[in-house]
Amino acid sequence: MSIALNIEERLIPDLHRHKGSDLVVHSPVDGSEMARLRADTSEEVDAKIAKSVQAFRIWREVPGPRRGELVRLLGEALRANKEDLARLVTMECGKLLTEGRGEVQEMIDICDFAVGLSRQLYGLTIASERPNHVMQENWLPLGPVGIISAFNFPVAVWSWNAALALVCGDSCLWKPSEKTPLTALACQAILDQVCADFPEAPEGLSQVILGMAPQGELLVDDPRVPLISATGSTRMGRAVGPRVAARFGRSLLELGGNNAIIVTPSADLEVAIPSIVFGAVGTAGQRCTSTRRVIVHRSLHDKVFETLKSAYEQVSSAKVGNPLSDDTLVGPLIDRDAYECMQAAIERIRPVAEVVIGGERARTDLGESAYYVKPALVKLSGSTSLLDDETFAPLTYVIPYDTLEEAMDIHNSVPQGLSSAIMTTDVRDAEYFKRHSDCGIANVNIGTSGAEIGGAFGGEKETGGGRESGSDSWKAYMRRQTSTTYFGRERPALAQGVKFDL
Ligand code: UN1
Repeated sequence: MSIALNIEERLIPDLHRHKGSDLVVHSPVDGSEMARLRADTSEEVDAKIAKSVQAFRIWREVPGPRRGELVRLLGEALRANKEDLARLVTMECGKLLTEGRGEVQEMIDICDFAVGLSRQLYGLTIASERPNHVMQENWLPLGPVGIISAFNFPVAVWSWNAALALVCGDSCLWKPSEKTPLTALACQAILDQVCADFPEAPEGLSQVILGMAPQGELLVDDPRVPLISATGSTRMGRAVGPRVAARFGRSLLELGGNNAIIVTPSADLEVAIPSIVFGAVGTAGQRCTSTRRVIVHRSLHDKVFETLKSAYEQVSSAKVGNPLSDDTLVGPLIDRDAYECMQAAIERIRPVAEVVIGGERARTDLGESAYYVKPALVKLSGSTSLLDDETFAPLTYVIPYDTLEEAMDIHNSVPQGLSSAIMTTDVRDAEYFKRHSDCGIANVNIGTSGAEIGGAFGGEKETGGGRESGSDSWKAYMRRQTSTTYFGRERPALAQGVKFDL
């Protein structure tokens, strides 16, 4: 992979310092080894947390708009490095190059958003019930933020957290997925360079912690880290949430999805079919927002299934392949485990399915340990609890419905609640859907994936309830303080009319 090695060396000038034997990084593109890296020891994690506390004490004193200037410069540096970083993302996690570029664009977008936000960390002025009193709500920097990220959006999700945390006056500690440490080191090097030319930026403002679950646990259990923002599986969140709560920390969880698209009788299939196919097989089904279930009105069920079937067959015959190639629509799964999970899910559903197409391995010519698959499509006669688990692969279930109420019940029956969509030209169906979808994201005539950074991103139920990125998600990275000031000259009145005369 000489092309990747050149990029790594360009992006990570101190790569040699991280060499070791704890983390073996493979490219899903051809299964080749990209690097062997050293994990942080528990002493090193402890020292990084201590340094982060020191950095926070300095950074919180820097005015918000100046903090925004640092993030503006980070956005500029990302623009300058966009192509290299996008290629490294593709090499390390296997998504298409256009999606690698999109991911870096998402980083640039959140930087722009955070720059504006750095002048808008607004509190409230609240009417006091007492004379000559003024009540305010202040938003103050929180402390070091622990960011735990997943392999599938190896850099964008970090930036959603880091860009907001930095303008909010926090320091950052980033534990990336052990599958994608190189992109994390590349982002760290880009930010280090920006910080080096920024006099107010303290040493250790943002640091990477390399390792596996134990290094993440050190971060999760440390009371010096008031916020843990964790993205990944529901299983991971189930472990992280209670541990952070046990020390009265705050967690922001963005966990699994099990996203569905409802197709109503009035749907425009020219709009619906491409959205379903992109949502289901794009990024090889490895987004937390990927479409897993398609709930179709019985009047269109066979037609939608047949149209999807021919789209899937077309993709399988010519569009599964090297994510660096412009012709490819479906790249590899991240690794063998992902492939085996997909096979197991297909075997579980097969006995109750009417039709199953795809799911086999494709393109073994790209390397025996590169896991390319034909996207799988399953026709079901009704929903089943077998669909409750998220399978992180291009595996789509098509389910019929008769009434919109029934469709909503099927839709909401899974334990996760991240993203949802309806395909309809009937405004009544659209509004009913928005009101009744139990997800954090509810789209109309747009697929379930590919959210913009301007909205709050996250979901309900086992998705964890956290909100990252746009809207007022920044509030998670600050602490709220209510402050009442008396500016009169008389003895001050007590609230609620209480008398206490000395
Ligand atoms: C994820 O898969 O963890 O909405 C994040 C999307 C992307 C983010 C996905 N903007 O599909």
